[in-house]
Amino acid sequence: MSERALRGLAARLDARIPRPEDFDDTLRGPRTAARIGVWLGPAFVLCFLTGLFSHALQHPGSFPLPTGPTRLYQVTQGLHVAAGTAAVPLLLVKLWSVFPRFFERPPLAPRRLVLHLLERVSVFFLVGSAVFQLATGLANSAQWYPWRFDFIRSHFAIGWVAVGSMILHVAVKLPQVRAAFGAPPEARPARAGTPSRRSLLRTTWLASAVAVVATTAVELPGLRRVALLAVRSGTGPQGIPVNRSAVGALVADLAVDPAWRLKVTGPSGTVELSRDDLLAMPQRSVVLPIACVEGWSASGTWGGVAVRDVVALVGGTTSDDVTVRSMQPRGAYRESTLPSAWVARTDSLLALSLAGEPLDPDHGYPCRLITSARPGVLQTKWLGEVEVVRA
Ligand SMILES: Nc1nc2c(c(=O)[nH]1)N[C@H]1C(S)=C(S)[C@@H](COP(=O)(O)O)O[C@H]1N2
Ligand SMILES: [Mo]
Repeated sequence: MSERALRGLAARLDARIPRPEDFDDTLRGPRTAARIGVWLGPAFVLCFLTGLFSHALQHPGSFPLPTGPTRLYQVTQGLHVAAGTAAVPLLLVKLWSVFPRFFERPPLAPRRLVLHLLERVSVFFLVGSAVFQLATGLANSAQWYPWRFDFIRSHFAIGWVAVGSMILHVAVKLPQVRAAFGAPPEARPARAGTPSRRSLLRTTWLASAVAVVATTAVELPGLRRVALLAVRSGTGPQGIPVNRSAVGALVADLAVDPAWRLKVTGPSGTVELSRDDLLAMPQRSVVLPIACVEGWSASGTWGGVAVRDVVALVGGTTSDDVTVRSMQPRGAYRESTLPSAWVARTDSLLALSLAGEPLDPDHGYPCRLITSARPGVLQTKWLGEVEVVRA
């Protein structure tokens, strides 16, 4: 193809691709984008901090973690999911408001071209990571895993990309943000039939609020019935939803086997305890929530034996960590390690009952772990073994 033909083709293409000016910009543009950003930024920071906290609880060791108040994790993880949900409409409107800029022609002067490309790359990372975090987070809270990668590791890693590129983005855009807030309203009158910016922003806040309530209000008294989009109905045996059932975990028969014994190992040896042995020990009753990483939570009254009392039988102390193992043959949540700070708490239980009745098989009969202020994934069900590990 000759150079002339090529130029001709480029010119024709250029004429067909819209330019930013071709979009109606009375509602789009920096004024809208900046106002949405003022909400989107804090929502992302809140997601990031609560996400880091959840990660630290699931990977203990780097710094001391608070073991209470008992509802702490219920609140932080509720905020994590609520802020992420609220961010979805905000992000969509923000993307819509800056969409025309996607059609900007790159400048030809080399220095400006480099700056332009850098800005585009940073926006690419920001938008890509934000969309990835919200999409995977929403899917996870819906217990839908349409991908093959490891959710926990990727959601954690991309969280850093999102927050890093967001900080860069805010720094780069600060002059425009200030201008957007300082500038007098556009002189150009809105076209008839176009909503005002104020009503666009109000509708966006409303959409965010509706999204949050519809997906997360299961916990709030009186609002349970409006939580139409919540994955959890908020009901299950003994008033608590079930994440994985006994049948699903392949433990249905093992759980009700009368020959069941809890194997407890520590520095001074091993003991095997039947359910009656455990029931003969001092019983405690605690009110603690199950707070799933997926965002749902529910409180129950649990009865059983303190972990510290059980490990004391084999020489374990409150400065030891304790690992519990499920009878479940496979799966990522078969095992969890209780750091010594929790072992010391008298409300860290090997639970035998819920709501005054023996545990339902789906809640971990014959015996499960229940502790304060930790993610639901660590509250291991259908225990077979307890092991003292010297910290
Ligand atoms: N053995 C075992 N324990 C488990 C799980 C599991 O899959 N296997 N799921 C965990 C998760 S993700 C949660 S949220 C809680 C839910 O407890 P529940 O079903 O009693 O509400 O159990 C935890 N304990
Ligand atoms: Mo969970």
